[in-house]
Amino acid sequence: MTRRETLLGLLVLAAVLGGVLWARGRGRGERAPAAPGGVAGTAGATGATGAATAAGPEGALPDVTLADGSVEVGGVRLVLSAERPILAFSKVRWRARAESGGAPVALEDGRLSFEMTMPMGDHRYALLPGAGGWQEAEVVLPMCRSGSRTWFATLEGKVGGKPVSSRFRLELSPPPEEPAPAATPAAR
Ligand SMILES: [Cu+2]
Repeated sequence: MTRRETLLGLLVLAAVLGGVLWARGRGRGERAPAAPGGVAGTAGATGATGAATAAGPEGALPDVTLADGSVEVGGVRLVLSAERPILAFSKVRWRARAESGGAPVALEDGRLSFEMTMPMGDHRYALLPGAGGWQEAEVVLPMCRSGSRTWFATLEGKVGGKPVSSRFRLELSPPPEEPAPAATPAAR
């Protein structure tokens, strides 16, 4: 073996080793974000619970999927209502109002936002005055590809200049399916 051949052999070996290390490093790099991503999402949502921590864990939040929900905060009752079913990918009208002693009181700077435990984009809406002391927003929520349907709604605003907020939960309904091809009893 000449020196030249030996040198060439070493270079090839170095290239192969380099390739292996690169591939391993790359594999690690690709895998790494997946796991912490989910954990971070959960932690973020828990941290964002804010005022609702008083109401207990997220499972204890008022569920507005089938009926209006309300939360008592600082002597004010915050009520949240939605057009039902709460369909994904459809314009759904949400209504909110603040009550004191059963009568509506002004909810200033009313805002409604939606999130899941994972990042699902920005879903913040300003509430606009509606009838009967209600404030409204037309909301379109996407269906999560994970199959999870649980969303959290945060209602915020001010009553008498004092900030109020509360959290609710909801199960989003999948969009109506395309009409399935009629079951064909004759097909055998
Ligand atoms: Cu999702």
